[in-house]
Amino acid sequence: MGSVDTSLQPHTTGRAAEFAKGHSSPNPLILYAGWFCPFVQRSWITLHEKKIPHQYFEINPYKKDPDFLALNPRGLVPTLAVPVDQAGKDQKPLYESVVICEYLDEVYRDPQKNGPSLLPEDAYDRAWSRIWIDHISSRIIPAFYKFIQHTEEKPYSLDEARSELLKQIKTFAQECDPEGPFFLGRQFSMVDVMLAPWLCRLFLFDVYKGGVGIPDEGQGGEDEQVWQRWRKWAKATYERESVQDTLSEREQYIDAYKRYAEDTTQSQVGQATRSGNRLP
Ligand SMILES: N[C@@H](CCC(=O)N[C@@H](CS)C(=O)NCC(=O)O)C(=O)O
Repeated sequence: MGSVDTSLQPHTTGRAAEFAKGHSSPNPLILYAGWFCPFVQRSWITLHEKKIPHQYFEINPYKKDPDFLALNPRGLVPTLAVPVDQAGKDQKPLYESVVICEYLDEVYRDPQKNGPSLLPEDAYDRAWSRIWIDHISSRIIPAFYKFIQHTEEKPYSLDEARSELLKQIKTFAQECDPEGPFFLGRQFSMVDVMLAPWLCRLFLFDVYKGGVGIPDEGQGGEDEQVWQRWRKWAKATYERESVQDTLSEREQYIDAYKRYAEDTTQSQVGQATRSGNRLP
């Protein structure tokens, strides 16, 4: 099937291109990725945060190459090829961004080489983090796509879609550690990793949908304190080196997300949003 999504620009640009180039040599740990994909960016940020040696391998997941489908029958990026043994000659696949990130965090855990774990030591705190990772995946992200894919034909209004996203973001901000700047406090964690890629794509609502509607400083009315906390989180997370190093140039996202804004994308995420089904 000839889908518009196969016409995506084939390469990453900007700082992400530099980071990808630095990880282009063969390595037994391979990230099969698409530069545009926020789920990929989650894994990419984790590899960066933990300084994990790997090979970045750009593919277009919409082309469904048989070799790619053999690794991941769901046909989605990110897909990680994991070495079977020390020799690293053979690999086995992993997919699903949350699973990949947790796997990387668990396996690469030498504090000297990999820095602190992205999930807390304490079992309760770890479980609490997972609740907010779930909030991001099951509430914020679906609201993001419902809003960006809004067209005049939808049974819901643009304002309703905007309010839903704002409500879910506000709920997240209310649960952030009061001081921050990150969700759990001073330490950047898996919760921040999980939402960062969509934070970086919020500017697309200014381009295509008349803005996200997050109030400017001092304009948040009775919710000003919550929005202030969001702005603090957003600034610190957006400026994080691992986040910046995995971003391409803005123009490239504007081009790639036009299909979402016009609701013509044939991606699995786009189709699920259109039909009201759970995201892949
Ligand atoms: N639940 C998956 C979602 C991954 C996903 O949807 N990736 C998109 C790119 S952003 C993809 O590979 N799409 C291919 C397709 O829709 O056919 C994850 O968290 O890794």
